[in-house]
Amino acid sequence: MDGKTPEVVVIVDVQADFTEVRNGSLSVPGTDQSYVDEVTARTRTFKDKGFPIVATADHHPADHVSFFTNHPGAKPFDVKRIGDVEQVLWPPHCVQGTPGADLLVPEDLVTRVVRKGIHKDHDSYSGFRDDSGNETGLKSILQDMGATRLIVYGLATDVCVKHTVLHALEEGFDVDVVLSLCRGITPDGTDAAVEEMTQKGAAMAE
Ligand code: VGL
Ligand code: ZN
Repeated sequence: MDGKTPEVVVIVDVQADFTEVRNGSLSVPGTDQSYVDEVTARTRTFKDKGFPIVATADHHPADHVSFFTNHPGAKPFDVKRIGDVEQVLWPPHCVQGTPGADLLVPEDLVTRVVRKGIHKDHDSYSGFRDDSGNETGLKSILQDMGATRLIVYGLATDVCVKHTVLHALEEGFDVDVVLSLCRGITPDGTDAAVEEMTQKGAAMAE
């Protein structure tokens, strides 16, 4: 054995502020305790098979560009053109050093945590790189692990799961999305995301 596995799990942003169970500031529908329990149980099963578990985490500074509170006069969910980016202005969430940024998957299950959205001027829906192209390190971590197929699930289907999956496909990984462990912010956005991920080559699994 060389310690490398072709299959690696990528859990996207299962963090307090995205969940109802923790009264998150940007809670995604359907993220109650049973959701978190199911994610934990399935993750344990994947770990027991020997798959490394990588968790991405939104990790924003308090003055982050994506927070409506940092744009005078803006309301939550407004869209503002900033440079080349149509930035959605979200409620402040996953601020570094606050409980809202907590990962809800037990630490002992997680092999590596990849933090993203750490630069105040750039958002990063993708676990791979932010809007200005800064790499998070996820790609090299996966390559070092010997990954060829990623098993992806988490929050939110229509935002960070989608962007992470599309970049993973672009980078040449095979991708299985475990839909039963994903929740989306809007039903329409979620349907469109599933369609786009499928069309670009991801496999949808339960
Ligand atoms: C996310 C909105 C803003 C996500 C992150 O993890 O899906 N959504 N930041
Ligand atoms: Zn964010």
